[in-house]
Parts: sequence; C-alpha cells; structure tokens
Amino acid sequence: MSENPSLNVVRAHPLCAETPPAVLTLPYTPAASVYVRSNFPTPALDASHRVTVRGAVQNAREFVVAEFADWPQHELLVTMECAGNWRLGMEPVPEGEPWSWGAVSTTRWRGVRLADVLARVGVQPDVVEVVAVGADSGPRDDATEPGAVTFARALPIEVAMHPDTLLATHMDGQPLTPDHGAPLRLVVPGWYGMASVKWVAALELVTAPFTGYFQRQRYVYRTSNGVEPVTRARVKSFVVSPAPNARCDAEVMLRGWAWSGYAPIAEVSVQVGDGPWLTAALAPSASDYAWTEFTLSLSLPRGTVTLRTRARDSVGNVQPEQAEWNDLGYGNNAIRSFTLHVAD
Ligand SMILES: Nc1nc2c(c(=O)[nH]1)N[C@H]1C(S)=C(S)[C@@H](COP(=O)(O)O)O[C@H]1N2
Ligand SMILES: [Mo]
Repeated sequence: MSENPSLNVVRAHPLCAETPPAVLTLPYTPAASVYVRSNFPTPALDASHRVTVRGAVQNAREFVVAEFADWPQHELLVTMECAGNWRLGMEPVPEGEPWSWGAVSTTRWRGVRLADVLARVGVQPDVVEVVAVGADSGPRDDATEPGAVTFARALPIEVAMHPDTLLATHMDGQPLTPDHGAPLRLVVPGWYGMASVKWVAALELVTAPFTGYFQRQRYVYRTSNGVEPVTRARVKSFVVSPAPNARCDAEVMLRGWAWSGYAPIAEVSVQVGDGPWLTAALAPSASDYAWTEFTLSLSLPRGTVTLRTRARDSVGNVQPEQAEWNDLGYGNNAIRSFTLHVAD
C-alpha cells in the first residue's frame, strides 16, 4: 500500500491513509483516493453477508445484503471527514493517528435508507438510539482493560430515521471496496466519519444510551470540563490552490473548500498578512452535504506571504483562532494559516 500514489498512508495495518493534497484540489475524490480510517483488520465479507436487526423492535430479523439491490435506491454526494483530521495541528499533539489535512473526501454514496430497514422491523416507541455494530474487532488501544472490542457506534433515533441516513452498498457508482466497508456501511451525512460504521453486522435498537468503548472512551471530546460525544463535523475551510508553500505570481486566484455538518456555508473570508478580512465568492454547492467551493482573486505583495481562511455557516458557527485542545485530538477546525512565495 505504501507505494500507492492514490493515498498517503499514515499506517499500513490496519489501513489509515489520507487523500493526497493534489487530489484535494478536485471537487469529487476519485474512489481510489478516498481516505481510509480503519481501527482493526478489514473483515472479508461478501453480498451473502447478513445483517441482524434486533433489540427494541416488533420483529427482529436478518437481511441478506444482496436483497437491498431490489429496494428503492438513494444516492448522495457527501463530504466525509475523520474527527481526527489535522490532529497534527494541535499543540501539543494528542495521542492517536497522526493525521495531517487529508482525512477528508467527497464522494457519492448509494444504498438504501436506514429508515426503510427500520420500518420493516418496526421501531418500538421508547427507542432512543440505533447502535450500528461492525464486523471488525480487536484489542482496545488504551490498555486499561484487556480483551477485544468491536467497533460500534450509536446514532440518536431521529438521525437514524432521517431520509438522508443511508446503508450504503456503493461508492462512486461501484460496489464498496473492502477498505470502505463492503458490502454494507452506514453513511451519516454531516457527521464526522466515526458515525458511518463500516461492515455493518448488526443494528441494535436500544431504549437507553449506548455506553460502548467507541461511544464513551473514543470519539469523545475529553477535556478538563468533562466528556462530550463527537457528533457533527465542525465548520472548516482550507485553500487547495495555489498549494500551501507554493511559488506563485502576485495576481492569484485563491480556491478552496469549506464545509460544516451543521448548516450550509454562509461566508468564507481570507486574510493576507494582518490585513483586513476579505470576503470570498461562494460557488453553488453540489449537494447539501458536500463542501462548498470558494474563490478570491488577490494581488499579493512580493516575498513570503502568510494567508488565513475562516468559514462561517448559516447558523453562526465560525472557525476559531485556536483549536479547542482535547485529550484525543478531535475536531481541530482552527483557522489554518499557510504561506505562499510570491515571485518578483
Ligand atoms: N466498523 C468500522 N467502521 C468504521 C471505522 C472502523 O474502524 N470500523 N472507522 C470509522 C472512522 S473513525 C471513519 S473516519 C470512517 C472512515 O471511513 P472510510 O475509511 O471509508 O473513509 O469510518 C468509520 N467507520
Ligand atoms: Mo475517523
């Protein structure tokens, strides 16, 4: 995998790999370059794989993944980001995978609605969450307790029932690859990636909040103020062209992406040096859940110039100056500064 130019490998086993910077310039990430984040070895499953739906339901039952091909299909273009993306930008760098900027991709996911599956089994009225259980497991990485854990994450019932929450069988028009969760994965648009459970083996409807390892010990914001679950993707922006650290002419067209899991992007501003914040132009976004392109033409001073971009969404979330530091290094959406070398 390490020679694969389509991905920048952060760790080979289990595979954790970033979308390379050159590929992040594209509006849609080609399938081979969609970032990968796996906690455990990839399970080998095929379309004969069965998914059990159980817990607080009228009729517990199994579905063979192949049968979903006959159900109504839904396809969505989604920007998915790992909650640990840009962990390396935190000071000091917290424990965890050393992600730079590329644990984010934008691709088309197709499959059935989770709500359609839940309708078939009948949701009992007191259900609060749907726990998606993966087919992957392994040792816990905090070493406080021995024994294996299975990847499992809970979704509030109203998010599980949302018409855009998918059980996906396809990515970019092709059946899912093993690394991306074949044959069936959740896709929860707007949420950081951990919610989009791969290799779904069971869906468990529960009447009390789930307290599994990946719900309470991992994918939580752990600070001196307590523990909060990681949920939606925080508002973020970054420039893809010219590439950070590139040489460029004084007259440049700056281009980048902005997204928020809470609401559409309302504004992106750009600062050159310590000058005023300038408002970038926003392109119409290709989907409610895909990143928004911003552009700004600038006349830069010669020499090495520092620039910053700051996005705001339509419910008022703004990128902060400083990342909110947390033990596990999630949700780093601080304003990012970068330099350009402007030719004479
Ligand atoms: N079963 C399972 N699902 C999982 C994971 C995992 O390790 N096991 N990783 C999660 C995390 S942290 C992210 S960011 C996304 C990444 O999805 P991708 O590898 O298809 O990009 O998958 C999520 N779903
Ligand atoms: Mo992640």
